Amino acid sequence: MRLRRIGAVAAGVLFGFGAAAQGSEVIVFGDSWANRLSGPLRQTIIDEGHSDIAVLNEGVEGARADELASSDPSIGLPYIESVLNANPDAQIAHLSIGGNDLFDGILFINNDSIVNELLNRVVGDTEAIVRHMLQVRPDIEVYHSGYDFLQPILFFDPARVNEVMLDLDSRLAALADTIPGYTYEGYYGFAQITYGIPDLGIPPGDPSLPRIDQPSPDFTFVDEIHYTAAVFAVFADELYVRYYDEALASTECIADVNGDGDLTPTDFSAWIGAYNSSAPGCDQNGDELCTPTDFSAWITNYNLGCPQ
Ligand SMILES: [Ca+2]
Ligand SMILES: [Ca+2]
Repeated sequence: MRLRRIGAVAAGVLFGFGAAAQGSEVIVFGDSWANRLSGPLRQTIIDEGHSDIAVLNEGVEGARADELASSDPSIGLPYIESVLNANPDAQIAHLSIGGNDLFDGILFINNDSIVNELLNRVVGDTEAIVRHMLQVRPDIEVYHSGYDFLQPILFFDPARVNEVMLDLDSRLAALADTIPGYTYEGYYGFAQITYGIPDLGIPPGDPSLPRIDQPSPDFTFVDEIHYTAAVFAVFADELYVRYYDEALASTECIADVNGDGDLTPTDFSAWIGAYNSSAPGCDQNGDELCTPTDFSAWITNYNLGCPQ
């Protein structure tokens, strides 16, 4: 359907000016997974129409949970606190941590008592990090993404490595149940389900997946513990579907059509432009259609203002 073009018409809109955005809305803390998922996550969030949501990458390659939970001003709790305070618009603190702690103990992976002690310590450190974040900024949500099955080399049995990681996964899920504002989600089996296991003749999405006795498919990893850049991009889309889509909807400023984070008169001409090109910003009443009724809906949304 071709829409009738309209020009800029005078409208009885009371224009106000929104406050300028301060800092990033999403801050990614943690390890190399945090570091490597940040860029793709930012791109996915833009692609999904949230170009006003900035993602700050605070991921540090090799970072451990005990380092983030420490009083070290360069990486520990005081540092996390300073970053949160410097970004008053932050709505989500995204956390990826604990993998390096486990990796450092991999030589003892068959010793149940050492593994149990290590998992307890990682969960305790994670709790300290999360509680500190929520104490500094009770208004934010902490989203903790877990890992996928790794690509262990040498003599390590993938089934045992997966077992230990799934043990951590269930302990973190249990921890999240006890802390309001903290959400944990593991992604174990994501690469297997998405790409299949070609070496075993298992296609993507096969009902036998995930196979907890198998590593992630070798071509999805660049080394033992990291996806390739291409797979991190697909992983970011999955993070969006599972978490960010809904999390960002509650903070969405739909009348901010040009997506600069402010509600200003320029959004009116941006809406006209969106209408004329049937761009996503046109649909202001959420019926998934771009019609003239969206004009009065934009005025309503504008006057409602945006969440700060
Ligand atoms: Ca705007
Ligand atoms: Ca509409």
